Amino acid sequence: MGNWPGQLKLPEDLKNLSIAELKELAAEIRQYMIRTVADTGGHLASNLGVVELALALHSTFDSPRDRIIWDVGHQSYPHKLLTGRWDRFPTLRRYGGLSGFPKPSESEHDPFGTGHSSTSISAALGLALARDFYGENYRVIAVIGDGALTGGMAYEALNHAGHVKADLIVVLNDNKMSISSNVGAISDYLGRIRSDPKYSRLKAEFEQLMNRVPLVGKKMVESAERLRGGLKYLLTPGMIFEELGLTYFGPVDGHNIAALKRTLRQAARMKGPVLVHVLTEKGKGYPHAEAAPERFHGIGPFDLGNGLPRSKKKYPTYTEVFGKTMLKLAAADPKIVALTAAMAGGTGLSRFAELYPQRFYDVGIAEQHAAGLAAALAAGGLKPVFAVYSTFLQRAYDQLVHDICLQNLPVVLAVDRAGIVGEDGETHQGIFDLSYLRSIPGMAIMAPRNEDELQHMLYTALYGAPGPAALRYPRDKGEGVPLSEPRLLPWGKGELLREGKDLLIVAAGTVANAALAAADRLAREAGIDAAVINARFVKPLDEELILQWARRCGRLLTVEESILAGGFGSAVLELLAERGLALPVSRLGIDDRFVEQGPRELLLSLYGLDAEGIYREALSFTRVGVPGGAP
Ligand SMILES: Cc1ncc(C[n+]2csc(CCOP(=O)(O)OP(=O)(O)O)c2C)c(N)n1
Repeated sequence: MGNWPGQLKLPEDLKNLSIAELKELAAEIRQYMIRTVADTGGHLASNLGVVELALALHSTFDSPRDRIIWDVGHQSYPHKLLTGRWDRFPTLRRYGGLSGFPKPSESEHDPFGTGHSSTSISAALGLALARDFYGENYRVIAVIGDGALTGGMAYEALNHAGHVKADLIVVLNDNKMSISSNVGAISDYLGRIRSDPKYSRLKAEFEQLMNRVPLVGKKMVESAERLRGGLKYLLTPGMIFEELGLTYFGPVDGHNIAALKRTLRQAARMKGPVLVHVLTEKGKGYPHAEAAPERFHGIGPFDLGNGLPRSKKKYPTYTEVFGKTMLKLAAADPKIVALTAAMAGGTGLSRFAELYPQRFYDVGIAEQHAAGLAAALAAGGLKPVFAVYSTFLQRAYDQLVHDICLQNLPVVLAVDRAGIVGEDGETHQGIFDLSYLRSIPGMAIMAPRNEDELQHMLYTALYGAPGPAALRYPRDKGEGVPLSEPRLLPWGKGELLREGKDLLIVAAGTVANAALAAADRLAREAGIDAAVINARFVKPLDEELILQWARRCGRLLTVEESILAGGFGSAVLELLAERGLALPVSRLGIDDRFVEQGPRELLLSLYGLDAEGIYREALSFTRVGVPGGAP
């Protein structure tokens, strides 16, 4: 690759490039992204789809003065490359490297942090209102995908934007895809706009009209107003947005830089909120990603030639075992239904969706609705299992409280990606679920230490729980243990993994395996005899088991892959305090901070949550008697 993009002063120099040069740059960006993501992993398909859009935005507007907000932000790589991050790009998603999402601390060109979906219009509107408050004059642009437009927050913001009529541009990046095919009535509506036989004619007329509008001169405003009236007639396809108070432009070919630039320029002249409907192809320019955009949505390192993953997995992941167990249980029980908020593949439910389309609900990126819907499906007599990433379930907190727990409805929450998720970083770490679930009356919480236990916990949640129950498991391969028939676990009971007398280690989840390894090493190398309990239940706690061994050992170390505040260790501390048992206690988990990006194993070790970290803490805590001596 020539390194001429590296010589440009970006994004300023984009304004001096011809359309042909911009196209050449688009090709360079694509090659650079494909090569880099093959190495680092990342969100390739979405980024390949927005190369021309990013070039058009940055050659039309003046970032960082003008503010560009990428919804979710997983498609912000071209934006990053165009805003001073070309050389650092190979550090993408690595520990200490460039974030895979927009991050204000990383660049002044990222005016607002994103990572979760459907926030961009609220963010853009807030910035626009602050601008108007101070009488300033800059553009605010939100770029939102058709998938992200299934999220309720986006509609709340559109509703408000149409009401306050602040100047702002919403670019709707429509590629028909969320992670998998997009769902919902609005998606169908957008599909009708795309497939309308009048579309080609409209497009041609629209572009002609754009070309005729003078770019400068005192008639400009007048023309723009006339254009608006004309557009209303011409572009009835976008009427739904017009009715919401936004001026609709489009649909525009999102891979045609000249057409994009013309439309964006016109949109910038309008008063009030504008929606520019852009059609793109996910995965554009890399045949493997074009053919399999879902697989290339978020992908680990892959082989450039054949597009296949580089590393082979040793054991099935927790997610896969969850998916298979759902199939087993659903085959025997027709009342089991599954819900996802646009993450069928990610949560292991794709096969379930194929086999049981009538018992599967993909609600779009709508976690609040999914939780409320699950509650009502349970009220209607079904057995709903809502599979959701820990970080995204944060969205549905009130529905957990108000719809599920307050009515004690038997909803099962399969909380995937719980704990440290790795390269996606701060916005995606699943470290809060223990705290936010534990505080809700009636919510049971389980955490398996291996994939076999995961099966039993799913079974127990469905057939043994007195009300709602959550099971939380990590983004990881399993431990490689054999899988037995799913069965009931004794409710609220933990498992003593190792007897001991000097220290009790109580662990929740897969960290129990690391705790066991640490205890064996403590015995071998330090003459410390540690008992180890696999808690299994974070709520209700196995109080008697913990108290019995705590008394015997006289010293207690808790381990959890979770924020410490309000988490598992907190629950144990509360238990000891309530029972008047004053013991030295140390807690391993995440202190009061957000967890950065990096490989899962590295982060677990940095936070002392691997066998080495537990060994070191146990050693110093037992010898010196002070918690927090390690790592
Ligand atoms: C609240 C929330 N739920 C789920 C996700 C996971 N997620 C990331 S991107 C994405 C699909 C977004 O689709 P779209 O906006 O159309 O963008 P595209 O990738 O198609 O460009 C989903 C579901 C998320 N980031 N935030």
